[in-house]
Amino acid sequence: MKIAHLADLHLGYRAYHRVTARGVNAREADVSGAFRQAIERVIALAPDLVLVAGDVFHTVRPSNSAIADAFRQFSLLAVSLPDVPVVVIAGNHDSPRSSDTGNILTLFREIPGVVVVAEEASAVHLEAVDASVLCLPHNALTAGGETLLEPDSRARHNVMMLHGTVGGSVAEQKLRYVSEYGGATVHDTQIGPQRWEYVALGHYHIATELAPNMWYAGGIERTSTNIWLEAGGPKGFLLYDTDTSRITFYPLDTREVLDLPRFSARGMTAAEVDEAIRTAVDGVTGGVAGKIVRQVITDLDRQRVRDLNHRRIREWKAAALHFHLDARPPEVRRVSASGAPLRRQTLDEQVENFLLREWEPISPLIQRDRLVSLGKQYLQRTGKDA
Ligand SMILES: [Mn+2]
Repeated sequence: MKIAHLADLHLGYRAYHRVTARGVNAREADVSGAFRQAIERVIALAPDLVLVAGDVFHTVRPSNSAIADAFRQFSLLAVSLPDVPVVVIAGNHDSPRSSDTGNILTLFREIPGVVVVAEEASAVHLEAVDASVLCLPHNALTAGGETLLEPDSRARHNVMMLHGTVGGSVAEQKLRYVSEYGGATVHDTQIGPQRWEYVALGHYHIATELAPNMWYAGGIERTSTNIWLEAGGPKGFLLYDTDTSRITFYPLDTREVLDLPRFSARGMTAAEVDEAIRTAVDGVTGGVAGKIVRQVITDLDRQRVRDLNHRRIREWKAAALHFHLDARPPEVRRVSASGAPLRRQTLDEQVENFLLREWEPISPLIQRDRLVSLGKQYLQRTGKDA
C-alpha cells in the first residue's frame, strides 16, 4: 500500500504586505500554489491512501478564499482518485478551543471519499484498502484522559496519524528546536511505532524521520513562527510504501527564503558594515529579487544603523518580497534563563519567549510572529540594550 502523507498546509497564512496582481497577499498565494502543486503530484502518484496530518488552515477562522481553495483542491483530488480514501485530522491551528465553535474542516466531509476527524480520537476503518487509521487530532491529545492507542487486529493495515509534538529521546535529538507552539505532546513509547505499519505525524514543520516508519511530513511552505529556522531545507510531502518500507520525499517549488550568514559589527565603521552587507547580498545566486531575505548583524548600535546606506537598503527592500535588516545592538544586560544554565537570554529573546510561550493571545486574529517582530522593533527604537 502506498500512502501519501501531507501535513501543515497552513492555507490562509499571510505575511508581509505584498499582494499579487489579483490583490491576494503574496505569501497566501504562495501557500495556495504549494498546495496546488502537492495535489497535482499526489494525483499523478496515485497512492492507495492520502493522509493529511493537521493544520490544513493557518487559523481557526480562515478566509473565504482559503476555504474555497481547500474545497476546490480536495474535490479535485477526490474526483481524480475516486477510489482513494483521504483522511484529514485537525491540528492546533485549525482546532477551536471551544467545541461549540465548530470546525471548518468538517465541511470537507461533503466531498465523497474524504474523512475528517476534528475532535475526538477515532479509528477510521477504510474498507477499500482494508486499513484502519487511528486518528489523533490536536483536541484529542489536549482533552486529557487516556486514549487507547491500539492497532485494530481485524484490519490488514494499521496506520496512526497524529498532530502534536512527539516526546522521547530520539525525537528530542531530531527536533532541533521547538518551532511550533501550542501543540500537545505524545511520548514515542505511547505510540510504539513498531506496532504500526506507518505513523503519519503533523505539527513539526520540517520533514523528519523519527523511525523508519514514523515521519513528520513537514509543511508544504514556510509558515512557522520563525521561518528562518526552516530556510535551508526543501518543503514538500511524503510517500510511504508499506510493502518496501520505503519513504520518498517529494519537494515542491516554493519561494526562496534566505537567512544570510550573520556577522558581528564589532569594531566596524558604518561604511564597513555597508560593504559587508553588500558583499552578502551580491553573493546571493540570482539576486534577492522576489525572495524573502534576512541579514542579522549583531553588535550594531543605533548610531551606525542610522549611518548605513539606506538608499541601497531601500532598493533591496523594493526588489525582494521581504528584506529584513535585523540590526542587533550590543548586548549589555544579559539575564540567565531559568532552567537553562548554559543558555543566556537577551532582552530580545525574553520578549520573544514571553510572547510566544507564556502570553495568551486575546484574539485569534493576532499574528504572534508579527507581534514579536513589532516588539523587537520597538525595543530597538529605544536604542537601549535590546
Ligand atoms: Mn503547523
